[in-house]
Amino acid sequence: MTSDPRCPLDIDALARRLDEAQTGVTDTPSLSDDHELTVDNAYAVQSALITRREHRGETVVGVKLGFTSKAKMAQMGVSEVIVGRLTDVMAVADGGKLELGPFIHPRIEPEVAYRLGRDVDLDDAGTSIESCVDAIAPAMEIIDSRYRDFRFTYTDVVADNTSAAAFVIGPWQPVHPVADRAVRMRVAGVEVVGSTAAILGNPVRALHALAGICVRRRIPLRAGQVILAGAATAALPLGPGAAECDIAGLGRVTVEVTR
Ligand code: OOG
Ligand code: MG
Repeated sequence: MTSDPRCPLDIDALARRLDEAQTGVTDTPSLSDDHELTVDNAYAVQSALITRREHRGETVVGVKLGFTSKAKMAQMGVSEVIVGRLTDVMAVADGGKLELGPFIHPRIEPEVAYRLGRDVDLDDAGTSIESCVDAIAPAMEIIDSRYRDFRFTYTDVVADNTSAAAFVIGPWQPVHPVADRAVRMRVAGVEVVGSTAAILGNPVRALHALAGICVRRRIPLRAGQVILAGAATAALPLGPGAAECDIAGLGRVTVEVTR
């Protein structure tokens, strides 16, 4: 473990700091200001953060990828794929309402969601994650970095559960290829357009990237879980009003955002 001798690394204390930033709706400075985190440390903080949420009664219902698109990498200045966890309290129903109260400085981004029809055996190199996926849907993710001004390093954002805050998934349908589909998201009158090709060239590659990271990090992938493949465009600030996303051939997902 690498750590600044002035600030010995306490994984649980860092998880508590991020957890309290989220529950208290107050941002916190980058952990890297006074700690030197390795990627292993950062995933350990993320796991400790998820354990805290589970102790509060939350259940992990899926995983998400981050920085699978160049637009996001450029927006955030980070260029390697990351994985975070989604819990049941982050789920918002399609067409449902989302209150801004619990968020610090939320942003929203268009995503493709996959659903696992069976467990992925992380110990069987022959298992293809694609064969475990049974459905696909249009989705939007609400990200809300717990760091001041959304400024973070690679290890910071991993520790902070990859800014995961909420998500909404449209109608599920049987899996089919969506390599290059037009994506349009409108948020309180502001529109952003892109293509699913922005997600590693083809969102299915996000599944492969996910499987690799989950094997290395021992992050379980279970039947019924949702996978967010990563944003297809840069994120937009989330304010009150309707947020909707259309993906050609995949359908539409909406949420009504209120103060
Ligand atoms: C990190 C989360 C990135 C994506 O889809 O690329 C992400 C952030 O931008 O705060 O969810
Ligand atoms: Mg995302």
